[in-house]
Amino acid sequence: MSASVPAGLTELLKGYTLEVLRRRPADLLEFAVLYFTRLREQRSSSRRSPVTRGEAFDRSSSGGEDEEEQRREEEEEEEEVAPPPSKCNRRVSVCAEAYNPDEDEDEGSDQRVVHPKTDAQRQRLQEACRDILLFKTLEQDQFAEVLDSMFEVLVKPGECIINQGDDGDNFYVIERGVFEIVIQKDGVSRCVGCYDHKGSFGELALMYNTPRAATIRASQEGALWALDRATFHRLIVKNNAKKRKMYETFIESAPLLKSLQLSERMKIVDVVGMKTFSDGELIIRQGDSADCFYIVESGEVKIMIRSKTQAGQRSQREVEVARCSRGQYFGELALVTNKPRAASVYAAGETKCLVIDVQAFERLLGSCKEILKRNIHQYEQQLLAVFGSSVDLKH
Ligand code: 1OR
Ligand code: 1OR
Repeated sequence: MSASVPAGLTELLKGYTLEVLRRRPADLLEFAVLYFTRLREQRSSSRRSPVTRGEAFDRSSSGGEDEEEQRREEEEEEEEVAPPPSKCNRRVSVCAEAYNPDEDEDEGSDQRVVHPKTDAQRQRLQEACRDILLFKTLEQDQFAEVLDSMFEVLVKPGECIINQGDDGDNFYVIERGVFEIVIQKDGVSRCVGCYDHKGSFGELALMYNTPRAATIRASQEGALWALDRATFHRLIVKNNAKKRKMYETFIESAPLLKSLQLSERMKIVDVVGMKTFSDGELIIRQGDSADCFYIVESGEVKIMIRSKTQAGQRSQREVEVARCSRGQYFGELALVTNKPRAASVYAAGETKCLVIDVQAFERLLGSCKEILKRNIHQYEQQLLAVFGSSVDLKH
């Protein structure tokens, strides 16, 4: 039997094969569905009559500049206001291509999404996003764009916002509520941590095109702000490429992180935030609960301890016990021991620190914990030397 090859088949398969070689997807079939669906969409959109949005307006009525200006404004408004979103806008499929921010043209449409908000909503949103580390290295206008595109999601007790194994749709910032982090492994579900009225989650699946790594369940009624996948890619993932270039050398030279593999170090760069403190500013308060870890990028910090009196009360006087400068870390003790902060930390001169939140610390620095624990013994020895036996780090 002889069969002729249909026209276009070779080109079609060649295109797909080249994309596979370029992106190296883990699942060829899933990637094929995505590839050919996109190809079909491109073909049908190029077949549509090339009438632009602008031409839909009646130009014949007047050629006046004011009207032209108004038309442009109307167009902009039309483009910017997005339809009401849903956190259930699950993506149909995702191919597990290797992470490469320079290659994400599929997500790279410059389409700005704006979800209108009341003044009160905007204020609540700004407050919730103030300490979100992933936003800390954005330029001001990028941050404003992020805020414009976020939309509110109200949740009920017991509701799962994210299910482990799903494709990633949104990144979430917590306004209020307690959220459990549940991980299922070998058929057993375990709660490995929780978010308590602050923080953010859902960045991993969007950054690395991987399935959701954990289930996030609301323990009570709460409110979240969501950022859609496309905007997250356009603003945050692209910014990560810049962050990698900026911090790569620094992270490589930080002694604590030397034992990590390059890919692990890069993952740290992806989630770190940068905070600048002015001379004398309080960075950590002794006795507070801990939610992050710091590495000094430039400048210096002073570690101060308020000792306990013989009667067991905390004295008012703070004593300087150590300083940390470039490449050194602090704020790990409370995270490793699950205790309140053992000392206060102040900036000595203007100081810049990389900041890692507690969940990322657990996830990424787990393998460094042994080194950290070893170093804690030094604190205990110093403690005895400085304060004798009248003080402890345990509170
Ligand atoms: P995601 O897009 O994978 C689930 O969706 C989210 O849970 C994830 O992004 C993180 O934002 C968040 N391991 C993995 N994901 C975690 C973890 C975590 N904690 C929060 N998320 N671990 C727990 C650390 C306290 C490591 C457990 C071994
Ligand atoms: P943290 O999370 O308890 C305060 O927040 C941080 O100060 C602490 O982690 C350490 O990273 C850092 N004793 C206690 N904390 C110290 C000390 C310290 N030095 C740095 N930190 N001592 C000084 C040892 C050289 C012992 C005090 C007598």
